[in-house]
Amino acid sequence: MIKIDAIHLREINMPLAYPFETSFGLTTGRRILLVELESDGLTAWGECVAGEHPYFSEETIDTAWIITETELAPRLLDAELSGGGSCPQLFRQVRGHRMAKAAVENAVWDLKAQIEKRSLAELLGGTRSVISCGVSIGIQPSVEQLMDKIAIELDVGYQRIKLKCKPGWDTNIFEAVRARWPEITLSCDANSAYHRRDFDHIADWEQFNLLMIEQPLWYDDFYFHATLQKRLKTAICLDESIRNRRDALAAIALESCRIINIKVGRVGGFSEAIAVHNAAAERGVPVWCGGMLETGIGRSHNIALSSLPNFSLPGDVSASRRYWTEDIITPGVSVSKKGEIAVPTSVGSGYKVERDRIERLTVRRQTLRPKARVTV
Ligand code: OSB
Ligand code: MG
Repeated sequence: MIKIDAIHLREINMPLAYPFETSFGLTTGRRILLVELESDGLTAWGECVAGEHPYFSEETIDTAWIITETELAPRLLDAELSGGGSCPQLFRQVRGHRMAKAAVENAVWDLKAQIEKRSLAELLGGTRSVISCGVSIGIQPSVEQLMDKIAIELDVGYQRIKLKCKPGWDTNIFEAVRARWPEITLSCDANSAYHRRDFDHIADWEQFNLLMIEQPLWYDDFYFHATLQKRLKTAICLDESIRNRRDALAAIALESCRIINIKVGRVGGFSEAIAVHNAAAERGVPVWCGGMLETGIGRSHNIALSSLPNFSLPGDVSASRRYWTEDIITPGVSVSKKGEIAVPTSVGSGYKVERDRIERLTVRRQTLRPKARVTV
């Protein structure tokens, strides 16, 4: 049984190497909550993917901090755990706050892998030795700059290009990209930027042979996505709408999508991510691993998750250098000429966490320990 001796919360501030723009806003730097667990001389890490603002989901780094401090940490410090799989039950009383829960649960899985001297990928049930990588390219200041970015990423070897889109930055860019690269695997992600009046407009994209259209409509919707999917040959992929296994079952049954993006933070941790993966696999629905501009800690967890068998489409898990001038793990995550990342086989996440670097980036910290036991 695992007992946690201390939980260290810290906020690090990291400027992005390149600003990232989506239909919901521009990100130039990240405020990131890291969770570090101490247990019996071992140290394990988790990364909270919540943003600075509640624009992608309801959570923010500040809500995640307060929920971890006041609700999750006390439960964890009181518990004897068999592994990361114990966390959903332990945190059940707390509704929502999935990104906060995931940061803690994933750190427990990381710890368990170290205790068992296995790789995290193997512990999660991974079967792949390499994962296929794509890139998510943000909205750019001009079409020319977008074309330059795509050319660079294709040259690196990435297997799929995903374009962030919104009204006014959609048909025009798909036309330009297809004129220059008729054959590449291309998809788009609207982050909920469209409405019912846009269905004809979206149907016009069938001509661009997109692999998928990600979350075109409301972040919490299944019904209208199903209505739209009925009109399209192109697959809809849901991201924001899928919060858990039941959502995946509903989306598949309603035919709201034909592909699912799994983000471990969005669904509340590795346990639920595996459950969504399995539910989709049993119903013949392919999945891929999304990204949330993670540091190397979250990135290494995404790599381990992506090694599960039904992650059959290239994910948004790409090289560290696309995000950071210096990552907080070594070596940084790198991608081969074939657009693949090798899944580490060494113990734990397979990367070294650079504590000194993290220390320099830390702007806020707090340590939580079990309530002092009285000895008489
Ligand atoms: O919708 O997939 C998304 C980044 C932040 C918030 C939401 C999304 C994204 C990305 C970037 O698309 C994926 C990445 O490169 O990490
Ligand atoms: Mg998305």
